[in-house]
Amino acid sequence: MSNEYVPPKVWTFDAENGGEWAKTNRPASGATHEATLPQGTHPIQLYSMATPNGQKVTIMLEEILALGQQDAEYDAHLIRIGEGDQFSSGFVDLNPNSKIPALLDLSGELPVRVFESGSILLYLAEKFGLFLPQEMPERTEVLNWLFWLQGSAPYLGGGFGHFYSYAPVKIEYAIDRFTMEVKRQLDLLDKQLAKTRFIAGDQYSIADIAIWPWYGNLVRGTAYNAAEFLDAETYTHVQRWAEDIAQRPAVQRGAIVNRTWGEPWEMLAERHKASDIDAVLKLKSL
Ligand SMILES: N[C@@H](CCC(=O)N[C@@H](CS)C(=O)NCC(=O)O)C(=O)O
Repeated sequence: MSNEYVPPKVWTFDAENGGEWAKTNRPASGATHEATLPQGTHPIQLYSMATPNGQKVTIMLEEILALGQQDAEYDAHLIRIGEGDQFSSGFVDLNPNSKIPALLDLSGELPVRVFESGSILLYLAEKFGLFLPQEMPERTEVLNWLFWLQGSAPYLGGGFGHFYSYAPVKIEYAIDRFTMEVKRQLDLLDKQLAKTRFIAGDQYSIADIAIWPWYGNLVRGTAYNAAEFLDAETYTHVQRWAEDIAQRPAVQRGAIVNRTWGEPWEMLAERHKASDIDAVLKLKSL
């Protein structure tokens, strides 16, 4: 194996490192420019984009709304991460880590900022008393899988997805390393889903809502175009689960919010009311 790159003694920032997401890579945190965030009329303000981490939250909000909880009405504002919107001063005030999704809850006496998608799912589950069992050990099993996802998805996205799909060069070592890990993760999910209908048992929960946008999209061929490469059809229990969840109306609604790519019926840049989603989904049947 050749090794053409000899790391220097001290690494320095090369702004032109190439690749699809090169503009978002910076070695420092904090705001790059002053800009305030827009604010809508609902108690919940979401600043996001329909990547898998973004879809988790819009699916969760649509699931809550589907159960008739009108207090979950939300404005979903688009943060164009490819353009650097996550580095505005307004966004950094909400999430100092400059990553979508970020949520602002204006329903109480004091505004509450919530960042990290796992923290947002937990916050909403507790606020509305939904999709997280109260009793033990069921509650802990849901949290086990929620935290599993938060720790595992970066290997899928930042590791496999990055080197298989986005990197400007195809590096066999990196692709092999992360393919191995992602296949191990899929095998793990498959074995779990052979035993249970949903990931943490027989109840749909925030664990499914967190995991589906990543591994559900992956095996259905809607992430990284890698289903064939990963031989995804062999993970039959993951496939069954992914299809089952894909049929849920709230998942179909949440998945298109803050999405700016795909077919016309899959794209809704901003959501301010339920009928915004209805209008887009209707395009599919035309
Ligand atoms: N651990 C974070 C990860 C969030 C994350 O990685 N967001 C990506 C999009 S999926 C992002 O905002 N990237 C922009 C950037 O890295 O500058 C979470 O779960 O919320």
